Amino acid sequence: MLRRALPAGLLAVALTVPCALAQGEGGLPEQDPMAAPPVGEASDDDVPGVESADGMTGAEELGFDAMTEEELDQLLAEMEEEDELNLAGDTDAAGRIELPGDHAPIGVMQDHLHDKGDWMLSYRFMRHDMGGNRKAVERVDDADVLSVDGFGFSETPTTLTMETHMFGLMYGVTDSVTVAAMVPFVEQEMKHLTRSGERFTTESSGLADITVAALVRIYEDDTSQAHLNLGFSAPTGSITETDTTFSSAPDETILPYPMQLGSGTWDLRPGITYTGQEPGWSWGTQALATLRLGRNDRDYSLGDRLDLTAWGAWHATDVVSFSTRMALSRVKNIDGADSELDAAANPAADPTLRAGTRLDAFVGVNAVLGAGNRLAVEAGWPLSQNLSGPQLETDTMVTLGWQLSF
Ligand SMILES: [Cu+2]
Repeated sequence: MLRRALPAGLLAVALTVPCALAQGEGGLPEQDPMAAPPVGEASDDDVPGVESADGMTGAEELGFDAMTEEELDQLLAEMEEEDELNLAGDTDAAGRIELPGDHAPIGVMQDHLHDKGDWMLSYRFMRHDMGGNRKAVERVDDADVLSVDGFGFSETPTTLTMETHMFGLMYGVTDSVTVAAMVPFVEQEMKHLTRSGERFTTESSGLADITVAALVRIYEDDTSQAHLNLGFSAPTGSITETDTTFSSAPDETILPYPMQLGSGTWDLRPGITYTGQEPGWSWGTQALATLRLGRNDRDYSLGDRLDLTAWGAWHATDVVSFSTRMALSRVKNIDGADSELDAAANPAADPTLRAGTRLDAFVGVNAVLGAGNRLAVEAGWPLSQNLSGPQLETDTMVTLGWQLSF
């Protein structure tokens, strides 16, 4: 764009004061006090290759050989590039420019690698709100879930709120292998209604399943890269959470599957991630599976799941980007059953009512704050969900995150 706006003579002048343009003003060099002295006898008429009254070309007057247009173009392109770099918001430990869209929207994990020897600490707060039941795509009233003529359960969940505090650590083992660990602490609250109209609430909280993954780069070009996600999760989350329910009072009883904190099994978490950065925007896509290995101590295994997502982010400035994202998730039913749970009493205790497919849409903001700090937020809503039910539907998902690279 500069190329069109500036007369070629001024460009030649600018060469004598590269700092004038390197500062990124993009304005006319003669307005810059630093540029003023050499401009002196040069005027707008001094175009290289065109003779002025005294028989010299503009460039010759300034002590340059005349440049071809191609040479000027190339030089300008280089200067513009330098310009962009100087304007960028922050640099990482290796001195490379950090842009907000270098990282995926905060709801996506294991999306990027780090350079050899670089660390990253992160904290995410995630909240999922669920409320009301569905079977397939249709909503099911609580009365239908509880009615003897309907689904015939004696109690039903009405809402489930899940809050996760996720602590993450990443380390660049080499430039193409990063290891990542994620430690989640979960707090859950489920509200219920019984057939006779009583309401009660159960809670569970604590450490959930810790995930460890190696991110291995398999492809890289100037603007995009791909890596494998070779992860697993350990059965660190409890599957024996108890609380007092309406029918168990005053004793505590084992809570249904969605109120447990872990899977109870070692799970493989293989995946592949492909991301790209273009001037002004970035994009990415990720496929991640969760495969349960065997059955847990309670003689069941949670359903395998598949998560597919794709996003695009517009870099409004060098410090802030705005993203949109779609996510498709598919979960299978539970294999086996916890024999202490009564599947006929509560749909959340029925291992055959856990499957579902959901399509979610998200919007998010990433910000680079300097000194390796990033802040991000993302909120999402299901566009459609098809559930084995009655099963609680998802209403909203919010993730807030802070990341620190060093
Ligand atoms: Cu990281």
